[in-house]
Amino acid sequence: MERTFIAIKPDGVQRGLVGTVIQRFEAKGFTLVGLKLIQVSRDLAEAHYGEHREKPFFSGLVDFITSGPVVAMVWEGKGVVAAARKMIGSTNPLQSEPGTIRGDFGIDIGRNIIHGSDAVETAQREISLWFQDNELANWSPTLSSWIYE
Ligand code: DAT
Ligand code: MG
Repeated sequence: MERTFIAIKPDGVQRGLVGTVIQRFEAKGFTLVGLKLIQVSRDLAEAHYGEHREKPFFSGLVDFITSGPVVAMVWEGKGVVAAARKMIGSTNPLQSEPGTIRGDFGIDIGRNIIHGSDAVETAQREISLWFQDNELANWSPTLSSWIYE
């Protein structure tokens, strides 16, 4: 089954949106297989955002993601990578549709609450960067047959 990496950024944690975000993924029917709250190191932040290393906003982005606790999660389900990106909305919250997490709760691009992997291969890379194998649970919710046909 497909998995994606989701992180609630320091602004989302500070604003008390952890429960709301988890609720949306649970209500959709996805399965939580990994969860931890961590203070992100500069090394981890720079590795995670490595694709943006040359961008002008890179150091500010690393400063921001290391500025407070982050809730790191792995969610599992059919098509979860693309579905999570839709649930999250566009990078710029002002351009995100209402009903998306960024569209409902954010304004500025540098305070956009949540990260979600952008492709299946990216998800695999990010999951192994943030989680050890023994931090992920292999389980199947008893409700599965009411979510999948
Ligand atoms: P996303 O988080 O939607 O995958 P991204 O990978 O392009 O977006 O960028 C990673 C993060 O970097 C993004 O969530 C917020 C920040 N960012 C992106 N573009 C930016 C910009 N033009 N100015 C400031 N911050 C930016
Ligand atoms: Mg991205």
